[in-house]
Amino acid sequence: MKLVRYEGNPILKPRGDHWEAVATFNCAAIYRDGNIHVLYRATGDYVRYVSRLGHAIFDEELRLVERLEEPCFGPDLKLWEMSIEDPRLTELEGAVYLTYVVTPTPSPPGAVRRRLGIPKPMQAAPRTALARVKDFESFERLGIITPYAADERDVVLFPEKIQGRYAALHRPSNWVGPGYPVERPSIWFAFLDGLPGRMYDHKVIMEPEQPWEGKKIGAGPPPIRTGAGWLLIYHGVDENSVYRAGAALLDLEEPWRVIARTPQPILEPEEEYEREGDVPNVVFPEGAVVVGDELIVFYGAADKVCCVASVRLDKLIDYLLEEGGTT
Ligand code: BMA
Repeated sequence: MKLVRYEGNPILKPRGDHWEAVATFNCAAIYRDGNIHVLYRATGDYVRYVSRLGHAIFDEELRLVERLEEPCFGPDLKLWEMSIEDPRLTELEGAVYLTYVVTPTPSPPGAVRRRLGIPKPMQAAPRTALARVKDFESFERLGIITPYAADERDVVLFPEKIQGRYAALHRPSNWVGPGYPVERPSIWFAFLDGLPGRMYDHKVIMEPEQPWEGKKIGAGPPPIRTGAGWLLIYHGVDENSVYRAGAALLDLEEPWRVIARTPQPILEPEEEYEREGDVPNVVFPEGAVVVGDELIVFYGAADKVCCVASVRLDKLIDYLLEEGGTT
């Protein structure tokens, strides 16, 4: 089973000569009052590679309603945020929350550095922070939520409490090898002691299994409640650094139990806009909304543009239950 691409892809491309001039990718999405709000990562130059978030609004047919001229959320240098990357949006208890990557040492991806002859810089481990979204124009910063010294990019909040507690999935890239239960970057479950809060009670829930996800895996959009379990779209990276997307179902009460997982990717780089860009061969989902029967997935392609692909939600669930096996 594969997601079907929207014929109007890419839905967002770089524009202008300022903050979003060179790349607009990796998009979060949330469905509100008949519109889909998209927050996307944007950068305006290849040397500093500072990212900010842009805001665009689409209707249910994916027609662009509005794209704001200015970034809606940018780094606060007083907090050592030099770059804001990879947003995810979750609606929880009537509020909208944003998880986002912060780093004091942004740098262009390897493919761009090699093209421009920029040496590999010193890099601090990225961390993930939380904000409450007031109206997509103002954001209340709630602080870092990932563990001290963990290298964390793919953090998503559950849209409901689990067993009465806030919960998240995360991917500590450096929690591998001796002293850890995994050899490669994996998806972990954790509770949060509040919002804002800290993670605790970490459990590995998914490790790389198939060759297409053999190097590392990470959560995509926040999990979506379905009758059959929490639907998780995630990305997997192979040994050649090709990024693909898969899906899994997690138990509703105990989401650290995986009910099913797609053996094959449901989306992989095929189109030119996915194969060629700033980082070739990347599809990177970060947003998903359910409109009627359809699951609409928003993803970054080749670290350059934003795209959409969809599937009937019940068909994907049936496929997962039939082909996804149990672990
Ligand atoms: C990850 C992040 C993403 C990016 C992906 C592919 O580590 O940097 O923002 O889309 O790599 O380059």
